[in-house]
Amino acid sequence: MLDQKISELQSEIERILPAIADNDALEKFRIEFLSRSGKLASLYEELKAVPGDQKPVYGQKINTFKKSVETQFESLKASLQSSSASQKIDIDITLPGRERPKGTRHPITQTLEHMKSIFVSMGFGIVYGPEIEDDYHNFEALNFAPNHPARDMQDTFFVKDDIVLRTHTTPVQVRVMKNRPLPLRVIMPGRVYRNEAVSARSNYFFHQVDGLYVDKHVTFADLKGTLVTFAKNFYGSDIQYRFRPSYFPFTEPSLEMDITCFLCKGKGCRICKHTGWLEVLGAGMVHPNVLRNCGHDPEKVSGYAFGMGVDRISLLRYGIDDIRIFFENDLRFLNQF
Ligand code: 2NM
Repeated sequence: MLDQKISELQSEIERILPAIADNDALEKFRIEFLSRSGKLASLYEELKAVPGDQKPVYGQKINTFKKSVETQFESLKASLQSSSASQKIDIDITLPGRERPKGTRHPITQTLEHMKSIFVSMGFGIVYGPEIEDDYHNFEALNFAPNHPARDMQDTFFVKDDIVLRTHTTPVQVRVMKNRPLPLRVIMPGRVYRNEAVSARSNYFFHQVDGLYVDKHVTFADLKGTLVTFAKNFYGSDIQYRFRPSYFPFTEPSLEMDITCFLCKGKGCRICKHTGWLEVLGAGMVHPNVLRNCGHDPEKVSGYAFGMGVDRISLLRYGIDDIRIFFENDLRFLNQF
C-alpha cells in the first residue's frame, strides 16, 4: 500500500517539477507536497497503519523519499533565483560610454614634433644617434681644440677617459657626413648632457635639434632663407628677426638668430628681459676642418648647419618659469598639455 503511494507521488512530482518556471508555481508545489499538511507529510499518517515490525523499514523509505524531493526543490529554487537575478541587470545601451583617461604628449615632445614637421616639410630627413659618444665624434672631428674649455670635466660628463655623454647632437652630423652620399639634408633631434648645476633655468640634460645641409654651392643665403622659413612657420609669420655674428668651433662664419619676443611682440617684458628679443638658435657655414674630417673637400662642397634648444623654447612658449617641472613627471602639470 505505502509502496504504491510513494511511487504514485514520485511520478506525480516528476511530472510537475520540470514544468515549474517561476516562484509562484514553486511555492504552490511546496505547499502541496512539502508543507506540514502536504502530501509527503500525509505519508507519515499512513505509517501508523503499517504493522509494527515493518515501521522502521517504511519510516526509512519515506525519509529518503522526502529528502530527495527537498533536494530537488532547493536546487530548482536556487536556479530560479539566479536566473531572475540576471534578468534584473538592466543595461541601458543608449547611455554614452565612460571616457577612459587619455595620455598627452610631453610638452617638450610636442615642441620637438612641431619643429620636426616643419623641417620635414622643407625636405629634411631625420636621423638619430647614440647618447654615449667618444671624444672624437663629440669634440675632435668638430674642430674643438684639444684644450677647449668644453672638454673640461666641469662641462662634460665623462663615462671613461675618452667616452662622454654627448654635449650636443652635432656628433651625429659627423657620422652622417662620413657615411651618407651628398646631397645631405638632415636634422637630428635628441637629448644632450652638460655637467651643470640644476636651477630654474638650466638642467644637466636638455634637448636639441641640429640641422645640416651639405652639397655643392650651398651658401650663407641658403642658410638664412631656411632659418627665416622655419622661424615664420614655428613662431608665426608676424615675427621680426635679426642675425648677430657669433662663434662656434665647427662653423665659420657663425651667427645667432633672434626673433621679436612672441609674448610682448617686441615691446619688452619679463620673458625677454625687456630687450624685446629672444635668442632662438645658432648656425653657420660648416667649418672647412669639419668637412675635411668627414671626408669632404671644402674646395668642392660647402654646407650650412644650425642648432637650437628645445627646452628653453618650450618654457617660453608655455610661459613656465622653472625648467625642472618638465622632468618631475607630475601628472597635474603634464595633464595640462
Ligand atoms: C649649432 C650652431 C651652429 C652645427 C654644426 C654642425 C656640423 F656638424 F655640421 F658641423 N652641426 N650643427 C651647429 C652649428 C650647431 O648649435 C647651436
